[in-house]
Amino acid sequence: MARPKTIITCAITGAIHTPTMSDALPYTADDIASQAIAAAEAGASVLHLHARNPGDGSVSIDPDTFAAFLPRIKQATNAVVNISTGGSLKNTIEERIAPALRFSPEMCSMNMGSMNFSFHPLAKRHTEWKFDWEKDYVSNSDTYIFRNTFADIERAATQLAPHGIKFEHECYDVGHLYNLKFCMDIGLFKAPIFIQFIFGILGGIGPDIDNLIFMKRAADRLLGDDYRWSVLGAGAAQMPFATTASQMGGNVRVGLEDSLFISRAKLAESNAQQVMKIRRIVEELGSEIASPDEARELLALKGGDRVAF
Ligand code: KMH
Ligand code: ZN
Repeated sequence: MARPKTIITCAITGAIHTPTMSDALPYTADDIASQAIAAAEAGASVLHLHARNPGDGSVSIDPDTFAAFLPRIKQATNAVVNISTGGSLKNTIEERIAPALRFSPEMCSMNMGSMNFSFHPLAKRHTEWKFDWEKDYVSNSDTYIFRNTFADIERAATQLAPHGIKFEHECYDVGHLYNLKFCMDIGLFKAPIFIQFIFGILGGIGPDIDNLIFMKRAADRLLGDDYRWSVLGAGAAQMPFATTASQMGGNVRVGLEDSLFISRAKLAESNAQQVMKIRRIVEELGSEIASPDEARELLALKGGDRVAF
């Protein structure tokens, strides 16, 4: 059987890394837009987007900060826009879904369980901070709980349902797959669903390839074959996990949100550089990458003409 084409998602900027950690991390609307457009030109068919305050690079869930770059990305690319509902670790679920409610994108993230979600070890490796909030935000992440209760998931799913948005179900551990199955059984999500298997977040399942096989088998057992899947390895696991996933018939996610590096101890120059690297690997290993319209078909998306930006 022919291998399905590989969808490359690029996550442009996120809530873990701070401006001090890499000059390449975009946080102004101009830089987010231009890096997103370049990532799409390099082969990313899905753009997973967070917003940041342009003044100090801190995470923003204010829909107006998304408004500063979404139309530009739409005008310049055919890529699928996927808006994060992750927020920063301090936002309520209502705040977190506000951008997706306003802009009605083709996709948005849906985090499938509450967990520790910590990046405090990064604070030990950095001594120079550009903005006041950065050091405390990173070092205090060992006190945070990333809250995604069943009630939160249900509230988000119910409010977003009229928009026909396909969720990127972010699963950081095997229990999250069982949460997802439960939510499907009570009718919150309809097949085909799209799962992002996540490895290497402190608080979630570790970045061992055995765990990828284990998560995939659990998903097969719980969900049959009516789901699409992708893999995100955090930090140093990014390229090895994406490569393995593509060889297993899965899709891949790269981007500076999840790793600032292009190779061991070498910072990436841009999101597009990571997309070009995984694209080269996928193609050299004999697979093809999906165009945005092919991704739309594979994921049963509503279409780029049905968004509100
Ligand atoms: N950076 C990922 C590990 C979201 O946007 O909803 C988490 C994430 C969450 O992408
Ligand atoms: Zn994200």
